[in-house]
Amino acid sequence: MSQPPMMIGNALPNIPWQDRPAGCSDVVWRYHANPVIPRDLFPAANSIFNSAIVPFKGEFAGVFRVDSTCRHMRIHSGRSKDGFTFQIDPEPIRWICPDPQIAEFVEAYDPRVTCLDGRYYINWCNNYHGYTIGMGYTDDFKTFYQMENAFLPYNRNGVLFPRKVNGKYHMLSRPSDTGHTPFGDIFVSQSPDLVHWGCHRHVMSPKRDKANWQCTKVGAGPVPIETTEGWLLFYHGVLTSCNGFVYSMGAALLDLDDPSKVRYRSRPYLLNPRMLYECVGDVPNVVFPCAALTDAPSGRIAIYYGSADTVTSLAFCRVDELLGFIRNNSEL
Ligand code: BMA
Repeated sequence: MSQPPMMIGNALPNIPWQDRPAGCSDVVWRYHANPVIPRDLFPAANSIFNSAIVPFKGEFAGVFRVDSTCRHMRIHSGRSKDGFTFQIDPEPIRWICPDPQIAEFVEAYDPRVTCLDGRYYINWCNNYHGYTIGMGYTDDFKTFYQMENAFLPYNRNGVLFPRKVNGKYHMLSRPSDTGHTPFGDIFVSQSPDLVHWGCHRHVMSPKRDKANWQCTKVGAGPVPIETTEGWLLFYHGVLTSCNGFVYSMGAALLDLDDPSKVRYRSRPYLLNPRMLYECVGDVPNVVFPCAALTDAPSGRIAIYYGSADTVTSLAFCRVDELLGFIRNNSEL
């Protein structure tokens, strides 16, 4: 008898969690008290969204996108005891950077955090003469070290894999342009040392059909989750409606040994903007996942997603149900 799909990874018995509500048949369901991070957690915050949370020393830590009341886009560190309630440093992260040339970036947003070999690596969208993928690390969420930018401008949604694949570090990204980018494919790149990136391979394109939820662009979301069947990748897909972009969330399963190969990809979206806090805000109609917590033994997954570019929300799913769904509803 074949085994059900399993996550490969650590136990997280204190994962923030809420069971699927009675009467709900959705494969991904929302936390009933969303949003978990309000826009005004501290006075100088205009909005707190598209943020990355990881397990840290029995609790949780993270890097948070905060747009200030001056409308500066910055990333801040923060902590949480339970994954539902957060304390965020009102001051942006100050990076220790050996090279003054790259230390001079002017904007930082949409962080991802990858725990790799016991260190927490941070990728973010970094305005260094145009948007590209910034990179740094921390061991304690107090002192942060900036590394080389991974790519040349223009690029966004850089997401580092949590382990080497075939002896090389791997990162997903989406080459883009100077503006709101009406196109975008996901690529995967390799590195021997987390500094030099090459061997760029195509992973997936938007769908051609004009009315599709993922017809305009796609971009990697949380750090890929290792399962017995492949890398589970949550991603955002964008539709151009007559009223502008609509950001939804889908999932794909990438080959374990060659993440440029897509094994399955969900035809329907898994989460789309429909609650008030997803439809109304600084940018309406956006769900934008940036982090997922996993409890491997139970198969539980908690997804943090930015809502309407204003607040941060939580949604939940179970790995076996999710993989079953994308396998049965797949369109490559
Ligand atoms: C993208 C990024 C995200 C944002 C989304 C919707 O291009 O800027 O930070 O959530 O647009 O506005």
